[in-house]
Amino acid sequence: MKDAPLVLLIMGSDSDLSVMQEAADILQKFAVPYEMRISSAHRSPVRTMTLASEAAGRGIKIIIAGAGMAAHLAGVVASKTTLPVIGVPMPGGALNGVDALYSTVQMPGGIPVATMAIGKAGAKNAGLFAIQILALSDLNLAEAFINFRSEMDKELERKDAELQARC
Ligand code: RP5
Repeated sequence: MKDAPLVLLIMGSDSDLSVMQEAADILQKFAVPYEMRISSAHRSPVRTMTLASEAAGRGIKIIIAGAGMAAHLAGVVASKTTLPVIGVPMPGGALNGVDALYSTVQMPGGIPVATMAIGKAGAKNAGLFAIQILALSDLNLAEAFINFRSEMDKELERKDAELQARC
């Protein structure tokens, strides 16, 4: 049987999947169970609100919401739950994600959305930010996160050594 999801990943369209997969990959790397759903604030508002309002009751701890263009997904989700919501603005459209960034980050006082960078870097960081939140109450996860940081450091050291050897 699959473990109950701790993180809910919602995206506005299947066209967001390749970007949101970055967040999923991080959760998988840390063995955190997650659920991925496609639901839009504009095209399927009732289903989106139901997903958001029922999440806490299903044991979800954090919601990551990614959407593009006039991206209201993260904000709408945040309005229907008391769980922390992390927003990821999608690239694309005429403004290549700047529209989604502003729509996601400029929340009115009272309903926060922790907004990440546009695109894949933002989705990856959303996954990592979720791990950091969960690690506050999970020592194994906290240790895994420290190891992840130290691996990143070592990788750059290796790359630098290679560069020095070539110059
Ligand atoms: C948003 O509109 C979605 O999140 C997506 O980024 C964008 C375009 O959606 P599609 O027309 O590709 O379905 O709601």
